[in-house]
Amino acid sequence: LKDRIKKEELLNRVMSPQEAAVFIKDGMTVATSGFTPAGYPKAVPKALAERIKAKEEPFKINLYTGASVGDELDGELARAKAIGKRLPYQTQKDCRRGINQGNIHYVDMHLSHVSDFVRYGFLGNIDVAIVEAVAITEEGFIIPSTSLGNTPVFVETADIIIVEINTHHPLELWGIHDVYQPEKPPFRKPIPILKATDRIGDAFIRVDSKKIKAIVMTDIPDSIASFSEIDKASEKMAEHLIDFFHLEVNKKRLPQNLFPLQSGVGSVANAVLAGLVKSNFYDLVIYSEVIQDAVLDLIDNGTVKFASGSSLTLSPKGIERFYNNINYYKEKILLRPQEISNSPEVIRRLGVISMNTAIEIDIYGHVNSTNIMGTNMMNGIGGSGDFTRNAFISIFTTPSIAKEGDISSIVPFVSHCDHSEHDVQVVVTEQGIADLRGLSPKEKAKTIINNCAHPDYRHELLEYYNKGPNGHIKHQLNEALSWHMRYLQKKTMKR
Ligand code: 0RQ
Repeated sequence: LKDRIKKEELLNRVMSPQEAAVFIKDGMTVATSGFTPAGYPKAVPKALAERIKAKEEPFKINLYTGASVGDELDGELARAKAIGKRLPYQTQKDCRRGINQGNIHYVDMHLSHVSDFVRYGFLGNIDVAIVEAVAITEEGFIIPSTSLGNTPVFVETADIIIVEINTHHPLELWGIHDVYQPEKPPFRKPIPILKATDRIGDAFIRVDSKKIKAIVMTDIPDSIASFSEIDKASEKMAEHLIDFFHLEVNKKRLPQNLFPLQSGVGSVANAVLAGLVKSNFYDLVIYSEVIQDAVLDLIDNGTVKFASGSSLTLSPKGIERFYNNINYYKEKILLRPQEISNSPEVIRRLGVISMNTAIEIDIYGHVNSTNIMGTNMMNGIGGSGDFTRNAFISIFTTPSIAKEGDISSIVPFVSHCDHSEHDVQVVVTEQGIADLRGLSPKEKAKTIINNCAHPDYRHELLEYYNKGPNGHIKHQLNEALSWHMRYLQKKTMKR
């Protein structure tokens, strides 16, 4: 215990998860560590959910996190019907169901905004922060575990703090974090990151240890699923992207080792990274938010020399591999708070190339990343907007069809818009690539339809475009969402 809790006075605050959960009351705002889903608290939320289910009394909290968290937190509390409001990002199925059935108010936010919104008081008072840590230092400071997310601002602003010390994570994680918190406007200074490798802060989170009311010991691992096999479409998209990077290098718009890369979540994003493993690029740098298994492969074969992110989103095999060689990886990987990993200022300065996945894209380049058929939340915008809006080149990938061909991912008009045509520069499907830079809406439409739409839908998309009344943008407003309507009625977008 003493090697994990180095400040003596705190030793008497060690208690069971059930005792710690008593600090959480109905109506409170609870803010936790955790990012996509790494480094989130597990034992206390589980104990809280059990208490709520046993009592059968109405009990709701507002739950704020870094990004998505695992079943022990979102799942347990959603099933206990204990989440009133949730922000800023989630991927858990019961939580998603609660949102789409109208039981949970979900605030889908840009991940870089959350810390500032808390700091400025826009999101109200934080009553309790629950954070996963590997240790507490002699000064009472917190050494976080596999993610940083919004933890620094949550512990700074919360009335009280509960710490879950997770002994599944080795003490050697100490040193991988770089904790920096910006000032408040109008006295905010530039964030001093000039290179993705720059360290600008502390390896721990400063905290007033008097606020730590409970410490719970656990050894539950993060529940991060392994990625599914890479399919043909994803492999093809990765190929198109790598060809595109070669072209940009040949045109001298990018250096040989490119600019720092960001890659989103999901199977396509993973395939793109896996494609880079096989490419002949080397000495690449990653400035992203999630560091997934493929990044370890890229580091091991020399393709990537450094990766900066906010979480270690590694599968059970990936984390074992990381811990077996932790001192080697620690020199090449850095974790930052999400307001820094996703900072528009830093992304624009470093010239980050963003690669995110879309649910659907319309013929003018507007992107829907979040809502299925315009109504049902999938995950959330996450960091995709932070990166897309500020990238050196912003790229979206999507398979051209979904649901075995009954859905065209290229549609006349998106049913929800997360990223507008002004921010989206390159679109990639397995069919090909549409470089939209410098194109007018009419040029964009023809390029997207001809290069990216599936052949089964290409003709109909061209027909929609051609029949549209002339204007700056051609739209038949009475037909714009007819493809979605057709799918909802006939389970296919095909005529
Ligand atoms: O549905 O699960 O019922 O089969 O959408 O689609 O193909 O499995 O895609 O896992 O790569 O996720 C955009 C959701 C893609 C993700 C999204 C259906 C499809 C399936 C998922 P099923 P796939 P992926 C960094 C950046 C936003 C956040 C972000 C995401 C399900 O990438 O959440 O970018 N992005 N963050 O069948 C209807 C369509 C569809 C469709 C696919 N056109 N219409 N349904 N589906 N296309 C990370 C962070 O921010 C932390």
